[in-house]
Amino acid sequence: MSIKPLILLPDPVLRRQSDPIERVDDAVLALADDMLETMYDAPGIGLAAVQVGIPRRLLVVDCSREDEDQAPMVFINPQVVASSDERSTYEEGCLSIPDYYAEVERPMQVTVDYVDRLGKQQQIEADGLLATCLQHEIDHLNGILFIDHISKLKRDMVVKKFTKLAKGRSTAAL
Ligand code: GNR
Ligand code: NI
Repeated sequence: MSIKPLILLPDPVLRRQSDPIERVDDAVLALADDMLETMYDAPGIGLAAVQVGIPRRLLVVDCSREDEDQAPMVFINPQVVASSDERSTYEEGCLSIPDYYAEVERPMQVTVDYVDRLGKQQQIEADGLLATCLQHEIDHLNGILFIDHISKLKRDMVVKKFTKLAKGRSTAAL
């Protein structure tokens, strides 16, 4: 198990379409474990493989409350197959856009098909924070970030700020 470095905005890897996972083998399960460890360390409530630089359709989620036991969930090749007309708004953040938060409106309930750790096809009906988190993570698999759901003005400001920060980091060693 190991904690992996997080890929940050504006790294172009975050804009890639992630590739489907063809077989749930030991390497996939080891990656899921590393992602869970990385997510808990951050800390965050979800993480997509592309956020550790691996554009494959794998994500981990734990939406349990602080006073509850950990509830790690692994989703392989997840797909939203139904969503409610009813919407809800959450203040979202992203481990790839540290310390920036904005309200995002999404369907309140979603049905997600996915493959589990045992390679079995599963379906989950999610609402509340889990529904928001799953949609945020599945967006990552399609190269979409939560800032794509806010105004262009705000998005441009955030991208500019993180582009500047990245330039500072890349020249700090010179
Ligand atoms: O840790 C996270 N918190 C969060 C809060 C509201 C909506 C979505 C999220 S996901 C985020 C972790 C992350 O960036 N996952 O991709
Ligand atoms: Ni994110």
